[in-house]
Amino acid sequence: MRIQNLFILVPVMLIGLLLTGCAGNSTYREPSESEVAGFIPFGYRVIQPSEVFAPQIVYANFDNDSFPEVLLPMIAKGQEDPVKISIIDFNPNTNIWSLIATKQYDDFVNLNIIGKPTDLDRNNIAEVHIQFVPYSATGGVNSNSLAVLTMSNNELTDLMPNNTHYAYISNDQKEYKIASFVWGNNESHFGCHYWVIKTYAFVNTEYKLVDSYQTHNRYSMDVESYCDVFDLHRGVI
Ligand SMILES: [Ca+2]
Ligand SMILES: [Ca+2]
Repeated sequence: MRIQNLFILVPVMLIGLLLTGCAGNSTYREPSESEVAGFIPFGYRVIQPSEVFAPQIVYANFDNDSFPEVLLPMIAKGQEDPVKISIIDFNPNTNIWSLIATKQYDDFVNLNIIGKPTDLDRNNIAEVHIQFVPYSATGGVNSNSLAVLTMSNNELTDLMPNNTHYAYISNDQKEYKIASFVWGNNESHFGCHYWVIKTYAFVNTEYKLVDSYQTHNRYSMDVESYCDVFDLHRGVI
């Protein structure tokens, strides 16, 4: 073989090896139902938006590879056990899904996924927006909590400061307004209350409290009375 041919042949062979090495076994696939079930603790289930829809698992990118991971928001069937959230990750070389993070939220028994995952800080790691709901035998109010979870240092991390609310309004997920009533002396559940409105906005890498005020008027929670019903969507003063 002439030496000039070697200059062409060797790089071509190397490129060929690289291509086959990269292409081998690198097919992504979604987890099967039984694989997902393997990550759900006994007595738990993945939340469902309604009985009609499939379990509400979230596909989003939580690490540095190009495949989406799966977030499993789980509640206990018994209603009084804490919610759990796990993230599972697919390894295309072994064709296996495995657990990469899990967290339990002791003060809450239910949760709602808010909108679609975001990447507000553009680091290619998703943020999942969640409302946590406490147990209440009486339908009690005012201690829901907003969380915006992402993966940081291999752990589920909340980008929201501690917060509680009765209701929230969100226009674009970059800014949450939350409302809590002030339960004054001699006020009943169905009476009229002043409300505190707080605004949390995404600043650089996390949410910060950027505004807080108390309403000038009093509003009722959920029934018509001698004051207006509290309605964030209509605006309050
Ligand atoms: Ca990924
Ligand atoms: Ca991000």
